[in-house]
Amino acid sequence: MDTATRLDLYRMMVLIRTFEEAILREYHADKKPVFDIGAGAIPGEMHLSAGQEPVAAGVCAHLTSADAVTATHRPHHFAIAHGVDLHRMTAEIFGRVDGLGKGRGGHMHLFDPDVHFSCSGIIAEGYPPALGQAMAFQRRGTDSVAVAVTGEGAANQGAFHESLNLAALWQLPVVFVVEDNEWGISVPRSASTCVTSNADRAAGYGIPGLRVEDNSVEGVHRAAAEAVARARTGEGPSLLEVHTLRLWGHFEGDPQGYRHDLDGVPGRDPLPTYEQELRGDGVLDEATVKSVAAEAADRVEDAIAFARRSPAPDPKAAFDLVFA
Ligand SMILES: Cc1ncc(C[n+]2csc(CCOP(=O)(O)OP(=O)(O)O)c2C)c(N)n1
Repeated sequence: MDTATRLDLYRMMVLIRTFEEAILREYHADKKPVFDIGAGAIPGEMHLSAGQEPVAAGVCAHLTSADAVTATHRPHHFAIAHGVDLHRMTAEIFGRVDGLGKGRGGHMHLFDPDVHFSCSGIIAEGYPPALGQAMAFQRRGTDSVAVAVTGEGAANQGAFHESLNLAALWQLPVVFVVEDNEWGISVPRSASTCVTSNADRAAGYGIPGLRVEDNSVEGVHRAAAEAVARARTGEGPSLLEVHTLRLWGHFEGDPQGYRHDLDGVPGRDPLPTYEQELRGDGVLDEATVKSVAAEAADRVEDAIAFARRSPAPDPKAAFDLVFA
């Protein structure tokens, strides 16, 4: 892989991690000493994606704003990697009027039509709308593709299987992405899923299934290249599963008492691993590491300042824009 692409992937992973660390800080700031989910500048549930950066960075590197991404309740990494406006996304997470959804959706409901991005708190809900967008692309004769993301837990939902079937039948330009972080809240994959790889399930629908085992951004980038190219050239859908890592809780405030794999987690963090690899290959030096970190911190702090400046919605307007 060429140096420019490797640096771009690294830069994207750093931006995502910097964003998630900042949201972590802002989210917990006013929820101490006793955790109160309704308190603070960001009330409500929060699902952060630290550890899963390689999936979003590796897949979205092949997309343009004309392609669609439908993400999950853990959406920030895909939103950032697909180029959602960072300021308006942050304002939405803070529930402010300048947010993508005017502060009505919050962190699980980020919609940015400019880059065809959406997500949902309902698991596997991103699959059917991805098919709809893919069908529109196909009928208009464009070469755009739709990427639909779920966790491995959601891959047991009916919507997942129905979508694979229809996409295969109609040869739609879709890439199904499954983020296998081994946990569906506190349920280990082994207690919910009858196969060890969702890539095997693809065969049941007559489409290619790929699995990236090591959570490496370059592995995801290579596998996604194949899947996106198939979709773009009219060869139909593929499924790509990545064995990734949920570095933090299912939601913020999750005590993770069930988590027996935490001891091994630090060594599996994909960001320092990739940084070390790039340093070893002479692609990254100390000065570049620092400038990438500084650039990410500037962008993120700027977006947080924008969100904080934006007013909260007027309660009287609560029913505006609502279908009755
Ligand atoms: C239809 C539906 N059922 C249940 C839930 C509650 N729920 C939220 S996240 C989650 C687990 C999701 O696990 P997974 O798909 O593996 O994604 P991860 O959280 O690991 O990223 C569940 C059951 C929901 N949001 N939607």
